[in-house]
Amino acid sequence: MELIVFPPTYGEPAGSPFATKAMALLNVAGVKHDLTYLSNPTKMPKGKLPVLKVGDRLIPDSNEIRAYIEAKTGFDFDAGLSAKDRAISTAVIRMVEEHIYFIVYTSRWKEDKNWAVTKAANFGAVPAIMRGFITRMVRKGAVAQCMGQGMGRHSKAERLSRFQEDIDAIETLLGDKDYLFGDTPKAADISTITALRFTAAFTGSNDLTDYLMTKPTIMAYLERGKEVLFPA
Ligand SMILES: N[C@@H](CCC(=O)N[C@@H](CS)C(=O)NCC(=O)O)C(=O)O
Repeated sequence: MELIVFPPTYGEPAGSPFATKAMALLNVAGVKHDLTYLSNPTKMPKGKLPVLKVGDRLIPDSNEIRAYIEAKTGFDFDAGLSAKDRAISTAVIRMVEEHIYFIVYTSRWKEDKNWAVTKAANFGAVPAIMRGFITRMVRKGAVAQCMGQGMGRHSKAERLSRFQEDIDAIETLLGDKDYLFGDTPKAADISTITALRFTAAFTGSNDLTDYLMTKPTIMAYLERGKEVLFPA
């Protein structure tokens, strides 16, 4: 089994939060796999990464990868949760992956101040002669996605305010527990920890990272999660 991901950035084990999520899903379920790095996903089934390769079959999207692991191994990422907590788990995953993700994405790819750091982190392997052209083309596509999805239409202050609301919601759900639903990580923790670790790891100074740093319980949660999701 081979997990295809973007090469690592910002000291995280792969170059996207969905890729580190897929790695963590496989690790937590105890599924052995190899990692393959790919910088250009255009030939992948959905043009995105991660993708899990099982024999000749390509399984795109971290949620499909989760479903595949559960079907294949019988492992339940939300084992022991009530129906209500499973519903909360699903809602948290959607908030992290379909809302927080686009706030972070817009901040990194659209804001000029952060773009220099994003560019340096993601395009080092592109041959120098093509780098200018490729980076401009990929950024144009990224900004179009931010505008199409809608997050790119909000001001920086509006995006920060939405981010703060989401982080405050996660902080409240976490309370003084180790993980969102108790003492072991569930599916929502895997999405949240990998996404927020990716957010906190950005090497430039940034309003989103600064806000996370004001939350000691969240930062401790991200550290605790790393040990379990990515055991050495
Ligand atoms: N819903 C997908 C999202 C994957 C995704 O958005 N991947 C991004 C990287 S974070 C990607 O491959 N982007 C390449 C592109 O849009 O060209 C999942 O859960 O795997």
